[in-house]
Amino acid sequence: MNYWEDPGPGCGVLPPRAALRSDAPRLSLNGQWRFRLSPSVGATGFEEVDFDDSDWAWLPVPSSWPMHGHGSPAYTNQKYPFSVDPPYVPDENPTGDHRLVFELPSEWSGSTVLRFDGVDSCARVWLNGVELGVTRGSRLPAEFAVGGVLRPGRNVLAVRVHQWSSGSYLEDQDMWWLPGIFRDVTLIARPVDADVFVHADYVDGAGVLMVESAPGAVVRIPSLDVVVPCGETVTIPGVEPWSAEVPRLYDAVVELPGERVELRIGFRTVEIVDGVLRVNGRRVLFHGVNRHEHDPVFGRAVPAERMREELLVMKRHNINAIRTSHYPPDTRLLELCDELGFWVMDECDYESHGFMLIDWKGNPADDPRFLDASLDRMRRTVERDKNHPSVVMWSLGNEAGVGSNLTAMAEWTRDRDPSRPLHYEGDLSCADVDVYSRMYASHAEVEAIGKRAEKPLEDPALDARRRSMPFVLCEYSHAGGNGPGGLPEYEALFDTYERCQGGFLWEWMEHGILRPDGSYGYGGDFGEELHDGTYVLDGLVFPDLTPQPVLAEVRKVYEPVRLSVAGDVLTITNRYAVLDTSHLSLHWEIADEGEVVARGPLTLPVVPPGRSATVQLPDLPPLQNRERWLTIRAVLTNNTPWAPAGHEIASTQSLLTTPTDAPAPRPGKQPIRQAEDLVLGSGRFDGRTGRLVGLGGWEVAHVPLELWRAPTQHDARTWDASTLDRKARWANAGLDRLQYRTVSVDAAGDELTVVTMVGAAATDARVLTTYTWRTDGGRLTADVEVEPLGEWKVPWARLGVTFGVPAGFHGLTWFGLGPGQAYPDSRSAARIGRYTSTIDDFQIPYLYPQENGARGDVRWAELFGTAGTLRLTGAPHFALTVRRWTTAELAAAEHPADLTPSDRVWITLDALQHGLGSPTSGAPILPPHDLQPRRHRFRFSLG
Ligand code: IPT
Repeated sequence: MNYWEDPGPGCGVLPPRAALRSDAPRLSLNGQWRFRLSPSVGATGFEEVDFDDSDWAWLPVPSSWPMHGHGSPAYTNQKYPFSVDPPYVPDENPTGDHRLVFELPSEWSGSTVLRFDGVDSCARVWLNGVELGVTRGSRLPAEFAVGGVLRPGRNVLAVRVHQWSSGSYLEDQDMWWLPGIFRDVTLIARPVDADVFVHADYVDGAGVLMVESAPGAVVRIPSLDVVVPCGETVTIPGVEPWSAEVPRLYDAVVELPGERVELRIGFRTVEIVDGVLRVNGRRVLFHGVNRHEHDPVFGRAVPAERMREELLVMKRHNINAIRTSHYPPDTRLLELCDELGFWVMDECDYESHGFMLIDWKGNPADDPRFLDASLDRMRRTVERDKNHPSVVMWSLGNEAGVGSNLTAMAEWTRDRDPSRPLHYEGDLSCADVDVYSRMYASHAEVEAIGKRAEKPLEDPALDARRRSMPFVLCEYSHAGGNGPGGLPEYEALFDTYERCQGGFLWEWMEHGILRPDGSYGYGGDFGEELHDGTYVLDGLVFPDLTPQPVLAEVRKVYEPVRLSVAGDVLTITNRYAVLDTSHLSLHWEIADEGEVVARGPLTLPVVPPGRSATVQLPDLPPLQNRERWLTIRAVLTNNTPWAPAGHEIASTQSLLTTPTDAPAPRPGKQPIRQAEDLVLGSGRFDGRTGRLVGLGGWEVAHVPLELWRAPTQHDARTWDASTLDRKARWANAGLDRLQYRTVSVDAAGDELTVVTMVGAAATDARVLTTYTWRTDGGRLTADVEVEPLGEWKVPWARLGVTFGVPAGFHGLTWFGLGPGQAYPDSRSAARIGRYTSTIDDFQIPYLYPQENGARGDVRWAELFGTAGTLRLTGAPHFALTVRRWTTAELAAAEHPADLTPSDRVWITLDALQHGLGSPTSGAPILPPHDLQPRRHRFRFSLG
């Protein structure tokens, strides 16, 4: 059998141990290596010390080689990109041979290990022509003893990396296939072969510490005056516990013979009590994200600065938890999680999702040939990461079905580290785990689970066991493209049901890959035969870490302090587990029609976690007949390691006064016929169709009714393969190709009434649309009434009116929700105010173009530019999109660069909109956000 197809773990590798910082001499072997890519596995010989590699390419290590022009990235979600025949892989097995010549410093001594922190997917390693062994398990470290082979002076390291191996069957995560030596390579001189295992509990206000290590080793915590031999348990009164909210770490040292290991110890105890997961006695609520390791330029070799930046962006958006989907991350990430404060679910590098497509037949998770490799992966995960206080749960893997190897992994873990609960979602019986977890359960199902009233398992004992477990959503609210909607409704369930301890949004980052032309590629952009297209674009942040609009929604929904105003009283509810409110300050602001008229500080009482308090609001300036809003914000009082003083943590807005209705427009002019046209005030209408063709001096295009939008990624997919997605249903119903038939155009008195029948080919589903136009001499006002007729079988994407105006408008100011977009089911973060933007910045550049950027509840908007000023008003309020291309052009584009400005600006006023939802992965859109055809009236004015 070829070694890369051996289903067992690697060979020649040392037993796994913790990732440790110590003063042991280290030599980083990162840098420029020689590299040769072959399409399949060729002859060896390149490992020889004298092999001439001078015509090979240079490649940085660590790297994912397809990101450096060798081969191409390829994206599949579940499908294996090779024939499913475990443990075998095709002959076409891209193989990267790597060579490095390095000098060993003359003072180097001691028994030395060669450490690889991550190689995808199988490596055979030689030093100075001598084979050291083979490693598999891409996102896991492997160490080889090199003592006898390492020489003073010149050394030659040769590594052959195969893209495919038996390990690939266990690494079918939903992400790019990116082979390479993608994490650090280091030589470490370790005088003793000792591991360190820190047990640091927090019990009744004291730290309970026991460090396992080599005989004779001692642990010191200077700031606590602790000096204790390893192996002994010591109780330390008065320690501060570690939590994601207060990540208190104590610097410690373990003195081994000849080596000082530096540790950062966090005292904390994770328990499940009465079916609730608690840390240090407090129920925790996971406001989490699933985080993959991805960089748009470097692939899986993520620069350390980027990891920190990712975590800072998370902290600033009230995210407190990370599931390391679906493999252990770079260990530096966990160090940062310890330091900045995150609850981490650390997941093993283990997924065999592609077997689902063949009904799990032959699943390696249930194949004894893969038992040792399965155990090896779990061991390497736990041993590497066991000392991190941030890791509060182990996860056996993701989407690997059910199988005896998973059971063995669970048993080993339970035995090795009973201090952390076990997680695995793929086995509904939860037989091997401590936490009931689901992905993408609908709101209704989560509610049933919250009540411990879920559908029973067949086995009563397993059912009783599962029913007594805490519940998490290991994935929820898939963020594909523009979405998801429905977050506040999940959050309300987490608040209501103690058992529902939050979850992890899918997913943190869009895995777009930067291409030479500056655009981001997704599945299919790299010549893949088989791929899953845009499904790799499903993050809360763009690949450059710029927040997508939904991240503002996440921040609002996850706010750890809730503010609410009733009358002249503000209620503050502290949702933190540990922190009181003393680190926050309150500010209020009053704005009349978006213009700030007063602001000031407000005293915030110290509210303990889990409690509420009220504050009397100050006297307000005298009312005017303008729409008045009160905004209250809770901000950080002082700088923190992750955000400056003044950073907003929570907010609320309430309407104080609504102006009395403006009087109905006084008729100023009557419609007059001029040649083929009808003229009403500043408006010119086509006399035959009744459509607006001119306004003031501008030529106007007018679409009387729109029911379609450029489908979002969520519109274009369903969970349940037996149902059609909205994009297809809308296309079948012809919402994207509406036809318009003028029924009547009547000028009578001071009104122009235009009746249009709107429908699509091959169906009787129509909408009778009646416009009644008036003018007060200056502005044109339309009262619009729509009435669905015939049989409607699909929801509408929108109910809107579109105008094309000259391209000479470049910006706009509006009074309504902002500054970002707002859709019916994703608008928590938007606040009523007066905002200004350019038309270009009004767009959200989703990597796959789709409906975007609608501002909600707009009362009025003014477009400005060289073309002049155009004011729009609506009653009730409308949603506004303004673009330099049409909806059809937006829908046809595959990348943002396909969108080119036309000779018009297209303005759509939506009286109603369909929500965003998140049906891509299961949960149906909640009514009433699923815009069902209905009678509706609205009014807007132009001028
Ligand atoms: C789920 C996967 O666990 C995750 O990796 C990602 O692919 C996600 O889907 C995308 O929606 S599995 C899916 C069958 C719910």
